[in-house]
Amino acid sequence: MSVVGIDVGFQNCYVAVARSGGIETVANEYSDRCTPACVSLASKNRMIGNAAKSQIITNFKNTVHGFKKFHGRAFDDPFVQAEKNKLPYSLHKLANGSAGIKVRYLDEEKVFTVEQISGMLLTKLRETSESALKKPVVDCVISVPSFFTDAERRSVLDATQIAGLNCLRLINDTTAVALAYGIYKQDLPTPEEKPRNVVFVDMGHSSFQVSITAFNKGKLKVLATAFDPYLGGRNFDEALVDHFCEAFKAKYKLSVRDNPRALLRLHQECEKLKKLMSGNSSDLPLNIECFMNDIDVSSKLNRAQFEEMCAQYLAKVEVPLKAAFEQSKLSREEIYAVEIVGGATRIPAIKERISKFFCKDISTTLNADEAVARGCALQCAILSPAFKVREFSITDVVPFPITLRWKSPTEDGRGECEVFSKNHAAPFSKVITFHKKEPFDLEAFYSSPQELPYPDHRIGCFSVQNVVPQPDGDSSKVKVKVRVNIHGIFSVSSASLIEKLKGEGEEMQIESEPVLQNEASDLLMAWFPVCFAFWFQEGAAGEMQDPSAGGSKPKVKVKSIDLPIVANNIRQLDSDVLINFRQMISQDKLVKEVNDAKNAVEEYVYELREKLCGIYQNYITEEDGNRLTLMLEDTENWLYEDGEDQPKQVYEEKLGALKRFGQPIQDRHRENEDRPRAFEELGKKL
Ligand code: ATP
Ligand code: K
Ligand code: MG
Repeated sequence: MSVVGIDVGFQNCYVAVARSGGIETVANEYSDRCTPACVSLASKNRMIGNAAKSQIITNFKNTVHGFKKFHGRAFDDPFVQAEKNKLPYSLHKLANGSAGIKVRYLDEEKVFTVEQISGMLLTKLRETSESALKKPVVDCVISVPSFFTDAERRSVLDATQIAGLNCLRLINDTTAVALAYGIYKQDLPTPEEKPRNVVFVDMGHSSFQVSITAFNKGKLKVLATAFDPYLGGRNFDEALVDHFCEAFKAKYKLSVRDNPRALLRLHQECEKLKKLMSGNSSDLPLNIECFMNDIDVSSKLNRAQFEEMCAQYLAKVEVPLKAAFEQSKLSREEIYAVEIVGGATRIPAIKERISKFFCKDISTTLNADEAVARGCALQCAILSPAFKVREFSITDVVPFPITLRWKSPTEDGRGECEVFSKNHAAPFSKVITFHKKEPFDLEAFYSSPQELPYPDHRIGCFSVQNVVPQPDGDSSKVKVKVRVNIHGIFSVSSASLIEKLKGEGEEMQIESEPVLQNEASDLLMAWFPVCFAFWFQEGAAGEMQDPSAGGSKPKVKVKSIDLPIVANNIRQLDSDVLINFRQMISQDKLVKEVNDAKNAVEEYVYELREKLCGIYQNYITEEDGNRLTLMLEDTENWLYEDGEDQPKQVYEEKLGALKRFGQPIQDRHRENEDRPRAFEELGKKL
């Protein structure tokens, strides 16, 4: 079993693994620990990560980036529509209404689901972890923003499945950071002492997340989370892009926005400038050669000007800080530290605002780029039975309250109950008891649509089937288990009908033990919350009873019958997406083999030509040498013309043909080199 943590960022992805020495962030094949969240589709293959990023400008229509927040969203979603206008590639409405990504791939127009694109990226990240661990990787833990709703989380899980990964937990970004912070701390307060409260702030490329977490020895408990899902480093890039578009219009009469390539270049340069400004407050130049219409452009900017043009974004920083702080009900004195991570927290004006709000110097104990991935790997290690780590329990929160609604013969015809309040502990299960004579539906939805960063507040509809009255015609007691699982996803996970037995029967306590056992097997070594059950009568929703009170009730002779549950309105993964994907992987492999075979010919041509004028000069007649040089030249020309695009075998044959001439020369050279050495050794022996 592998221990792998993956931070899938909007812009940057990181992979951490557990090796004998501990948790390590690992580098990809470009010796880069950061893999860009980018997939480029081409006429013969796909490129993913660093290779794809280099195609952003040259192949802009087919190079997909900035797709993380399309997970679980419809094409008509207002967020998707707003993004669509800014993207260099096209979006397309899929038959099921979700947002697809339209590109040319293998010389054909193709629409991929966001899960497929994400799955491609995850495959790359998986390969990175596999080459670090030198074994196949399946199990992993993946980070998601804490504000992701069920639909978004389900979509990310689908992508992991497409990538052949088994995601043991989708963990919230800031919770992963909290784990990376707390697990190594030796001096945390004991469970009896007052906890140590730490604020974690993560501003990435696309979003801003805050959590306040309480630590005691061996455990962390998230107290509150808050976020601005639309505030991140990219807003600051865009502010710069806007500024320079205007400036270049005035100075050079260029309309940059009409030229996708120029706009993308400007974006890249603005991001570089933004990063430079974090470390430098003086005037900094922005120069781009041959920017548009063969014009070189240049301008300059300093930090004060930058901050002025970003004032509207800087003003938004305080909002989630305040929201999290208020929810936590802590005083400023009770906050031990404010830890910041995420690339965009390097902007001095952002640091200042965070520090000012909490009246505290901010701490940068953690690696700003790698903390999320490290936390994911630590969570994976905790969940892995094969890996020994310090016991550490993690209690996260439900970010958006969840309500169940059902039809009821009483009152206004329906019953309703908030089953998970805001900041309720998660993962968590509860049992609700209904009194019903027939099958019924439970509609789950987020209770406060106004605070939901998602347009649809419905979660799904769960039909509890096979419900029948008691033999005496009375309503049956139906126990329904609802849960927010380890991924932060809600479900009505099981239901059972409790049949009162007249005579002697199987004895069972109406208690939550069976529920507890289920949870335990789910979570392996991790801590799990104690379930608590509550009951309410039809038409008297909200009348909850403490489960401990139930424990002292006399035992009732009952029989429990499991009831099937059918979940509606919850999208299932389409099985074709898996099949297409395997074909692509073998196609990429084939293209890579062809490229490698072609490169081998090219390299051999250069190597042999160089040696013919050098070390091989005395091992070939002038006439043969000239003939071979000509042959090499022909091959080189061929590589750029007819040989540009040939099957692998053709390159292999070409290389073979060259080697038939080259090898004997190489052999003669080697023999001659070896001869004096052999004499020397012979001399030593004599
Ligand atoms: P998200 O968390 O939103 O999914 P991400 O995890 O990909 O995104 P990060 O890698 O944490 O994002 O941060 C990337 C952002 O940080 C980019 O906007 C980048 O320009 C910005 N950034 C990185 N270094 C600096 C710096 N020195 N100064 C200013 N901004 C920086
Ligand atoms: K990241
Ligand atoms: Mg991030």
